[in-house]
Amino acid sequence: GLSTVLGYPRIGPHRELKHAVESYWAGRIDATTLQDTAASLRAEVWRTLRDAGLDAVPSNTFSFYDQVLDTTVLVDAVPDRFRRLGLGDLDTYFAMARGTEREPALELTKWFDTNYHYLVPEISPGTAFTARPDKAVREYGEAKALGVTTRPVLVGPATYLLLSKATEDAPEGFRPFDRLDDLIAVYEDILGALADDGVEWVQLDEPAYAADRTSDEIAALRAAYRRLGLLKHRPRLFVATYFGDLGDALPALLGTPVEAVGIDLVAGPGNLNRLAAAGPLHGRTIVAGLVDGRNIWRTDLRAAAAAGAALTGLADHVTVSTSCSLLHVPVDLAAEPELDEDLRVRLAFARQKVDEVVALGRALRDGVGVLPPAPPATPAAWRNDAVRARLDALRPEHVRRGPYAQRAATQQARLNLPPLPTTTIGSFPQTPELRQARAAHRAGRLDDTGYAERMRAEVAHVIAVQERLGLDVLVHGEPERNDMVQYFGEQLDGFAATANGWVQSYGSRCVRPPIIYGDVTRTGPMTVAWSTYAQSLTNRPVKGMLTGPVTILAWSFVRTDQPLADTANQVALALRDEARDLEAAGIRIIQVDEPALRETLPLRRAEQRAYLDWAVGAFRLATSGVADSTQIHTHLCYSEFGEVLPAIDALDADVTSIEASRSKMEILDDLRTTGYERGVGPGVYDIHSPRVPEQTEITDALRRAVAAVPADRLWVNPDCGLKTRGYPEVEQALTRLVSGAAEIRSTLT
Ligand code: THG
Ligand code: ZN
Repeated sequence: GLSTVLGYPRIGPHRELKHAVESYWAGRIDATTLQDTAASLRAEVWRTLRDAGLDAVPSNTFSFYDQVLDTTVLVDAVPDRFRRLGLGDLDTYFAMARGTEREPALELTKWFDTNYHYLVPEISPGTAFTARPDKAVREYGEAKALGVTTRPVLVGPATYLLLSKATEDAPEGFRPFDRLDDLIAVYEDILGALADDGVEWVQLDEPAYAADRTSDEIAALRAAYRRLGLLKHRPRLFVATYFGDLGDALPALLGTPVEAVGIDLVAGPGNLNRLAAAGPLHGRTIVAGLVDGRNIWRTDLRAAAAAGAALTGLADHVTVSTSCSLLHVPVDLAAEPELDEDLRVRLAFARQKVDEVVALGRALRDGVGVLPPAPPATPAAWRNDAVRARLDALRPEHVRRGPYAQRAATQQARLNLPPLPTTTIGSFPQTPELRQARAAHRAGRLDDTGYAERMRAEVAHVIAVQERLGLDVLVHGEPERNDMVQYFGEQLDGFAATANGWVQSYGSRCVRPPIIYGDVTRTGPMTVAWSTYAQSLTNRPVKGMLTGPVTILAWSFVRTDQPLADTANQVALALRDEARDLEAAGIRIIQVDEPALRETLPLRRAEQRAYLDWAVGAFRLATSGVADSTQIHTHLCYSEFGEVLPAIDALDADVTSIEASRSKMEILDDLRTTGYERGVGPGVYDIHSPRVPEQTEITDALRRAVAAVPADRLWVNPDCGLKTRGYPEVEQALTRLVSGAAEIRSTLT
């Protein structure tokens, strides 16, 4: 066909999938009702894509939780610890995703450099792969029955293994990728089964090759697709790559008998030259990812058509597509009647992007005359010369604080903290009552005064709880925040919020990323009233809580008309002003969280340095406007930080709290090796599980920490914020954290 998309959101226009799945988990609906909802959501997607005029429609892009977990089922790599539970297929699936009383879930981690998370397969030398193509076959049949011929989409075998981890009992040095030959044999069976069913095309996703790969890994990719290509009985193969430049993996793929290769021309414009260098591509289809699957701006259709035309000269067949699955953007702009018209005419959500792909496909055939007109010029009001002038006037001395030793001394004189001070990361449980109050306020059923009263009561409660538990440095608990990025997006100029722009983050959990469309400025204090109210209730220091510029960018849709660094610095200036206001209002400690610092690290090593330079620069811009006597904290989580330790040091925060409980404090030795010599708060227990840690687990962690870090630089805190937990478990865990810290403190000389 001339036009297709690599995938489409599965959550439904109003998060129907989230609601159905969570109802099933809560026992409110049965499996049949859940399956019926899922089937109607799939049917709606197929009809939408066909009626929009796409020539080729994907299937098997639906998932109850995650496409990598679906692949684990597809190849029957379900770990024994879940088989042993003796549950049915659907409940075994959810057990792997969410864990049970007895079994922790599979590990959840970021899908490349996106805010989507997948479930990490556990592979051992003994994992017995078997073909279980039922889901893909069933969904193909479902679409067929509706009169839509589809192309089943599977995670490719090489990417699947590159995203896997070895089981704990695997021998030293074993890599899941060593099992590629065995897995290919199973993909041969899967392709055979699909061919038996009449499937004409299959899409195999291999995004792992947009990252740095060894020559062995590239050779293995070539060998894998040679082998699959040589199968006698199989559908035609479309290998989709995305998220960047393929480098040497592109000629490797072109050297195999696969019928179609997909390239991302948005995140990897260099793919075009590499394709040209490969010479004429007779008989092959190139699937050109010209419409950005990860951002929400309308495509410059004329520029995209020109790139498409260049490709037409290189390959016999060109199909227009999205750069990656549309999973990463909201479903439909039509659900946003409140958006400003100047902004709306520049936006395309998943449904609108399908129209763009169709239009580009037609333009390649019939000429650009058929393309709709481009949006009008950017409104002048979106520009703010004052913030630009302020950034231009910045000099290195503006983003440098005094020497750490001097800062530490003045801070300690002011804070007078005991050794091993105890604290929490920032959020306290978001109870159902709090969520209801926020919903009532949004719907106009609770007025501003009533809402503020309700939130202040919550802050007072959170302060009282912390004083009773005996924590040293308190937080206000963030009851007023829906999401640590959305909250700031709603208050800053240059940001727009959507009403219904949900994007899947993991499983049933969704986020509503704000849109940064113009120059960013702060119109007034954003957090000061909450923090100062909390501080007025206690003599202990209360931390001010901000989200850092890198994380605000990572979890928003960003403008593409200027470098990310410039946008990050504008956000940083707003945060710098907020930090100074907090300081002026008497707040002595300010925490600026950067959980996404690692997530947006470029996939290619060659680009990482430039990213870390601007990311660190923006953080320092945000945090260096305060006096040396104000203590700056940061918090990092959700990732392995090994690759960015020098950047963490370069942030120059006075205290860094970091996820560490699951890695048994190993991060502390790594940090020390890097030369980090400021305060550190390794998470001493895992908040991502409802399990309350024993006090001995906390003291064991602290003993390891004291061995790795001088006690006067060590802080005691949980792994992450507490907002997804309940009060009873939080109070119990924090009681043990406080007494565990006291126990270790008493052993210090
Ligand atoms: N905010 C944003 N992105 C994130 C996180 C975040 N990405 C990484 C990590 N944290 C993902 N974790 C979560 C955890 C919970 C929820 C979403 C992502 C969640 N969402 C609510 C839901 O789906 O019901 C909706 C929340 C809302 O009302 O806004 O619970 O913290 N941006
Ligand atoms: Zn965290």
